[in-house]
Amino acid sequence: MTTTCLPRLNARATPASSLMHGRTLTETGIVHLGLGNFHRAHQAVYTATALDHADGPWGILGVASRSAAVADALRAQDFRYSVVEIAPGGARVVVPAVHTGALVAAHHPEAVVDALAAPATRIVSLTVTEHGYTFSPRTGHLELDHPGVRADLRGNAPPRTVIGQIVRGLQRRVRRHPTPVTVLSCDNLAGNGHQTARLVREFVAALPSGEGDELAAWLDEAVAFPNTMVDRIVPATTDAERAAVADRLGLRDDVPVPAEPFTMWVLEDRFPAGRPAWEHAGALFTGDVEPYELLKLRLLNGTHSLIAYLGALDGRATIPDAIARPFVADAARRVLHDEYLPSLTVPEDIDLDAYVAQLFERWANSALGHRTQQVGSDGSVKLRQRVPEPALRQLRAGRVPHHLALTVAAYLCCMAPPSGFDAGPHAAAMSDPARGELREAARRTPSVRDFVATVLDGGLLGDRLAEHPVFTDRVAELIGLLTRHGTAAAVTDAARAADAEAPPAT
Ligand code: CS2
Repeated sequence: MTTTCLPRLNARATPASSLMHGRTLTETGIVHLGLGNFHRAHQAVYTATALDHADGPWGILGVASRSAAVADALRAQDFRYSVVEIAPGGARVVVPAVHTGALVAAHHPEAVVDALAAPATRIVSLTVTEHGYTFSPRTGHLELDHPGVRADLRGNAPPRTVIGQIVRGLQRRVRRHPTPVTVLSCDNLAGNGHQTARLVREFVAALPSGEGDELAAWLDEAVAFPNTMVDRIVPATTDAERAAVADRLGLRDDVPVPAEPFTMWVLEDRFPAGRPAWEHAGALFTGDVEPYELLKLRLLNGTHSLIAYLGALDGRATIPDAIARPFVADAARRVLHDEYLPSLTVPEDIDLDAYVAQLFERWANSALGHRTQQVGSDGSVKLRQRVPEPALRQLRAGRVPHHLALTVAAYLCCMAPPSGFDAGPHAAAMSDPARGELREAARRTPSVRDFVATVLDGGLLGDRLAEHPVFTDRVAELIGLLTRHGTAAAVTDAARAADAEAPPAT
């Protein structure tokens, strides 16, 4: 169906049956950095449900980093958009209607700092992807050599990096009216609240002498950085969602968001300036988010990476197509059960068998069309959160984590295919800040073994895995198998080698 002739979704046109709450939002209590699909299908939906139960000053100002496409479309639609929940049996369309404004940081950086400093702002939330935190992949510390970080530290112009924006916003806030605020990371980082707090403090400490002292003291008193675990598979938008909205609502929505029906949010309840009643939307508040984060980061995200890279190398465009290949599903099961699971403590309220069965169902949701390219992108920053700890745990116990090595090998084949090997279109379409560097390393190093050693020594997965030559050897071998004998053969070899080892450490 062509949607251009339909009336546009806006405040007047939204059908009551799809509207998630009936309130008029007059106050903007949340400034959200990262106006991408994930935020609009996750936190925004939780906030809409919370508002349906309890009123509050919880309008959201969404800040896109560079592209004006979503912000402009939202403005033209009175900040309305639809979430198309796609289950294998059909779709449901809802309109959260919680945004009260939209900004593009690259165009109006000063307005972003003002919004962060505004007295009405009680929560600054973030979905800026792993890449957006400007930490060094090797050390995990703020990358002081990053040109954006350097410029933001000099402070002659409005800040461009996320950490710079937060610090400059908080600095203005402390000068004008030092009211408490919560900085809420909703990205897939282990200990995302702790990591954000640390990066903010590192930025403050790197400010010219004296400039950050007042802020540093106030951060301890009045700013909370709760940890959170966020979960919902949210692909990129396609015309299929625009057509679904046209079909269900009879309206044109230029920026609908596809999402799976499943959603989960676990948070620490540290909000010194209050928060929406997200518990009404099913959010779980707990004193210790870490076990949930690790469960999700490793079982879901870690396994997801392996499925994406193997799938792309096998010519599969989507995660459901990839997991439908029995050898990919087998590798996914093995990495999940034998290499990720022993590295974590499953929270008491999680039924592990049901959780894992549900993961496989979620990955197999073919109607959702989640692309291998999307999950495979930014591996250089994502894998660091997923692979090293579980791999080190196995290596220290004298075992080779063959499927984690396979994850790294498949990633490297996608990013920097050895000469003469074609990784295929889905791998070629993956974006990654380290792609250029990895290609250059592959070009310069005479052998695959040297290439792997160079990238691991260079800190691709932090600074400790490189201390285990057996891991480097295995990654290099698996690259050889992937490129010479194909994906299925490499998976078979990993399984055979894993079977030949001692039973997994528990
Ligand atoms: C995925 C995640 O892109 C990725 O790396 O693993 O985006 C995943 O879909 C979400 O974390 C699900 O909550």
